[in-house]
Amino acid sequence: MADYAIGDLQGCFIEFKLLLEKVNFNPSKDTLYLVGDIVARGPDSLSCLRFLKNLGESVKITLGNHDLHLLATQFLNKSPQKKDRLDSLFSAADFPDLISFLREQPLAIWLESYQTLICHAGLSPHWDIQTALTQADLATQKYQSDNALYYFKNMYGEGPFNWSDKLTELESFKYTVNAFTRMRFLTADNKIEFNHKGTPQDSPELLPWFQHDSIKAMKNTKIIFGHWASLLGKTNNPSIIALDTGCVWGKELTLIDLKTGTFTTQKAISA
Ligand SMILES: [Mn+2]
Repeated sequence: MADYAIGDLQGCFIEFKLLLEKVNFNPSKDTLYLVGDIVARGPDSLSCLRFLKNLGESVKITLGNHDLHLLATQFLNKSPQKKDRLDSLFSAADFPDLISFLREQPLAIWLESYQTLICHAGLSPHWDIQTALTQADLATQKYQSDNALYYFKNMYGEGPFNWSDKLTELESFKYTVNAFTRMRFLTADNKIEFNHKGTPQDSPELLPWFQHDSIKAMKNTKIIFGHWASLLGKTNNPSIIALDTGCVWGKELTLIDLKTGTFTTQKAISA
């Protein structure tokens, strides 16, 4: 009855399978949480998606920016970019089923028994957990609705950079998607900053979202996220758990056992 969370797969299927073998993952009794970015850039996004879909109820996923980009690409009837290495996925016979499966997944998961939020990029410093879950749910309903095409079409374009109760429905959707799937740094006035991907030391003028006072004040809450490979798992805060350790960039894939807090890793071999 173990609960595991695992970092960004990005098509690293071989490492994913090896990591599950290391912890003897048993889908009939264990649960596996994924922080998103299942697909893109790595060698075998198709196998990752198929494998997860077949695991059924034992798998829970929060979507990442690459997963949403895949959905938008499919909805807008576009071809994937070469660098995303998604051609075999797009030409697979079960592509429509895999897209439907991905679209069923939310932006955030709250685990009450662990007092833990799981999401791809992070928690907006403007939100407490309840507000974050409400906003995640509203945004998820939009990309799952009959009006999804409108939202996928208008998902890009970076603003709004800051949260306000006065945002329109579309602006609120965009801010929510950006906070949960693309955020790394904040500016001094709490705007999401999109241009920097390096370490906190590389950009001392910017604040990593998890170092914001309102996040640090959440003493009994854990946040598990991925997305920020250059952190290599380092947040200097045991409640803020960064699981993207850059497998697709030749580093490693990381898993945490939620009950014991034990980390297990698998070195990149296929990317
Ligand atoms: Mn990402």
